[in-house]
Amino acid sequence: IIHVNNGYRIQFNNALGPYKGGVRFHPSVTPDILKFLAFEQIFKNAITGLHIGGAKGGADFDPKGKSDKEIMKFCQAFMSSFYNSIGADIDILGGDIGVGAREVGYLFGEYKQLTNSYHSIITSKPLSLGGSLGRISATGYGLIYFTQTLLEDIGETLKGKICTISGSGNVAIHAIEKLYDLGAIPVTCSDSKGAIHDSNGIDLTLLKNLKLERRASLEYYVAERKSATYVKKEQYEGGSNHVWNIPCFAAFPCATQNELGEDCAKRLINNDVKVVSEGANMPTTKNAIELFKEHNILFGPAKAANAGGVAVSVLEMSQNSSLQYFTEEEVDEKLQNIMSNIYTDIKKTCDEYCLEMDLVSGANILGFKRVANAMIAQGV
Ligand code: NDP
Ligand code: 2IT
Repeated sequence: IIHVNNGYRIQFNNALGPYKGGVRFHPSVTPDILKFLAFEQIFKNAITGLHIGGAKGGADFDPKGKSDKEIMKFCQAFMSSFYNSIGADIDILGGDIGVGAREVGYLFGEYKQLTNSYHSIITSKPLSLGGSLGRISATGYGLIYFTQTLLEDIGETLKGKICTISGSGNVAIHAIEKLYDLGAIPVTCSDSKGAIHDSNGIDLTLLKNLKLERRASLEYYVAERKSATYVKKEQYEGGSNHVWNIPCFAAFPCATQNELGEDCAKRLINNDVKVVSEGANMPTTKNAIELFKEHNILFGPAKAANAGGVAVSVLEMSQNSSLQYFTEEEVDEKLQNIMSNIYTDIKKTCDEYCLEMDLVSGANILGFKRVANAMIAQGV
């Protein structure tokens, strides 16, 4: 049987450095989605203060239910179409939805096979292929570091607070892990089929076992955890993810774009949410962001809040090119510094433009200026 999928790579801007951005494998992938993700990536990467341009790639291939061999074959087909357009100083791929260490390993292996080189053309590699310690957890941890820095600035903390999270993939799992480290209580997660509310706090060992090892649906979570309830997607009230019905201090959308609309925002506001911080890329719709702004809810935009992932990807690139390795503690310390600097730089921009706590505008202005200045400096 021959199976055909469409794959893309959008190289959007390389004023600050080589194109850099993840690869997504999901049936919903279209060129339009990848274009907005690549556009966002330009400014996110600029906000990190590191020298990388912006790109995104992906395919409408659905990895669900496929064997390891089928996944490998698809990764090889994808790389054989793109290897000529990428390079360690040209365009460096990375992970995203449906692309984790397994897929990255196969993509890397095919590049090596085709070019006879061990160039670092992709990040989030398995450790055995030159991956960085702390990369898998970087996006989720970075999201929580950013949010904690933001809260400290207004004399608040996550400690002891109820938090809701959507998603149950790489970003969501590590956000939950870091919330526990800081003494917060994460009580929800979700996947494409439904949502879990566990008032005792999400059982992280069970979640990791289900999602990372068994690659199973969250419906099995309730069978092993009596304190939890499961709501199927078909039963979501008004089509809005059930996790946003749960009263919380902090909400972290960590699944996908446009997952938190106006209706969800109203529920969160009615339940007195204090802060919403985006782990996913553009999960909050424009109208929902407006509502949060109107009600003075603190809001951490994705291009700042989830930039820890791509930042540690750059640490992976630098370790590869120097043939040196950072310890997990070193990576974590650098990640904390990067997230704290991101917040400080955005806040400075907000002050400069009299934007108070409008971090959305602050982040956009900061990223835009860095890219524009680099473009102007290179001549037109
Ligand atoms: P994963 O593939 O590991 O997990 C994705 C999670 O979101 C899964 O729980 C999945 O459910 C759920 N999901 C995906 N699509 C949908 C959908 N259409 N409707 C409902 N649920 C959905 O991806 P990541 O955790 O890596 O990525 C999550 C988000 O974070 C994405 O927006 C990504 O762009 C962003 N991001 C990721 C970074 C990274 O380093 N990985 C860095 C910065 C941002 P199911 O298990 O059923 O498939
Ligand atoms: O959206 C993102 O920043 C990512 N998926 C990570 C990209 C990367 O190159 O590590």
